[in-house]
Amino acid sequence: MSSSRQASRPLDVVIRNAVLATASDTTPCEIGIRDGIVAVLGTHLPRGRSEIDALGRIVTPGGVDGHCHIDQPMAPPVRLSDDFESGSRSAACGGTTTIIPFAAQRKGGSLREAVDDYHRRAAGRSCVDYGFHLIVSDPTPTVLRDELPEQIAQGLSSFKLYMTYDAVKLSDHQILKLLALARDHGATALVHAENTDCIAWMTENLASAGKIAPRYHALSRPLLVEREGTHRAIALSELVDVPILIVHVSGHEAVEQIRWARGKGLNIFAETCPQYLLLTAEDLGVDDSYTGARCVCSPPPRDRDSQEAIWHGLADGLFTIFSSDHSPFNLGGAHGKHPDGKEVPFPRIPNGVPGIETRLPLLYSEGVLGGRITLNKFVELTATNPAKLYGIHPRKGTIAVGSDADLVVWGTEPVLLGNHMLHHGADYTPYEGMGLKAWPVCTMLRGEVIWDGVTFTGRAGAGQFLRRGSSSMLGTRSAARPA
Ligand code: DUC
Ligand code: ZN
Ligand code: ZN
Repeated sequence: MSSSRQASRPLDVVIRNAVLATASDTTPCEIGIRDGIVAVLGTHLPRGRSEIDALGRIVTPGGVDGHCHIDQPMAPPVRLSDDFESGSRSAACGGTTTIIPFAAQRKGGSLREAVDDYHRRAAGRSCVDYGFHLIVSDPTPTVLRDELPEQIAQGLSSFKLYMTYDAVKLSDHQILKLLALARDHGATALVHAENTDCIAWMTENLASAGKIAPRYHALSRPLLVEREGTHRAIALSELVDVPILIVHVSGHEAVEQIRWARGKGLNIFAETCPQYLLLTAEDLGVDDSYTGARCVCSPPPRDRDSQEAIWHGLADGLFTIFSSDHSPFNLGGAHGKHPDGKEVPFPRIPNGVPGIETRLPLLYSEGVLGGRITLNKFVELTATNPAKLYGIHPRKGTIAVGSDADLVVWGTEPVLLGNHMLHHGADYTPYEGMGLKAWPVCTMLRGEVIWDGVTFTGRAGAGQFLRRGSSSMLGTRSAARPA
């Protein structure tokens, strides 16, 4: 159809009385949507087939959660409590319209089988659009020569590398090879930066002294474990001359390492998550009770000083993205925080907390309405930068003519957070009882309302797989390197 006939077709949806917030601007505006795409932004738009009155509320781009674990295979009896349907539904009800979970290679397995399996898990189930990162745990010559370049070309343009966890950890030598591949193929490398031998030694010492309660998880991974991993990851990135993303930064010492690297002109991206703003090591327990298992995640939550350092990093541009690291396990039953129905020593407690639905409301409430970050910084961290970093901008992550009409309308009525309100498969939230100042009253995916503030109105299978290109943030060489 010619563009003039297209323009004369009525708009499918017009949103009036909106205050549109992007990463750069906040503007009163009307939004016209046609065929799931933002067709026009302006004032005095003609009537659409359907009309939404935003009542002067803020409208932001749908959130992009660049780090979440959904239906990722685990060693029995442990199992994540979200599949693609429940995890993506939960995302939608919290204002997230794009998710990027992980297709994880088994040691001894191929990338192809991991990706095929993950497509089967997502197909027909996801309620929001989705891409996959890879987890590379076994970089064999075939993986390096054929499989990984092939997957990058198929739109899995990012992969995670682990410095710890026996099932997935890599040596520095393996990491170097993978970083060189990321550089040569325009992929984004995510690094889980913790020193595995320090953790093993601390864990042995604690366990042999009978210190096995959940709270010792935090003691087994002190700040320096993350600081050393972060410093090493930065050095490896510098050697190869490729940007990396340090994921789930938790401690002020790791923050200092990233500041130091940035000061040298190195292209180091950084991610943090709600648990490092709102939880502390005390949430893992102040005595030997098992209730703290609910907040066991890695890296562990820290203390008030680290929380402050993370808040500053969000406000001043140190952090590139804000993700959930949603990794939901049930408290009840035999597959989650009580494997086989038992209380287990801390090294066997499944790591992770749920948070895909609470990510945006927590940051909007505590950050924007708490006066710690601007509304535009909120959009940048939660939607625009993850879309740019992972090669789906400007289709995702912004509100502009030609972008997918993925939108969130924000309500600012007080909300008392409870797990009964949430739509994930987990039987708890670490933020139970917290008073929030905001929650989405409407989430739209490509022009369709999928959450109306009360009811999930989306559909399993409506989510589309996103073949992602290279990051638009990778272009600049590190200033510290010779041209
Ligand atoms: N740590 C991770 O590295 N991934 C999932 C959850 C967690 O706590
Ligand atoms: Zn990790
Ligand atoms: Zn994770």
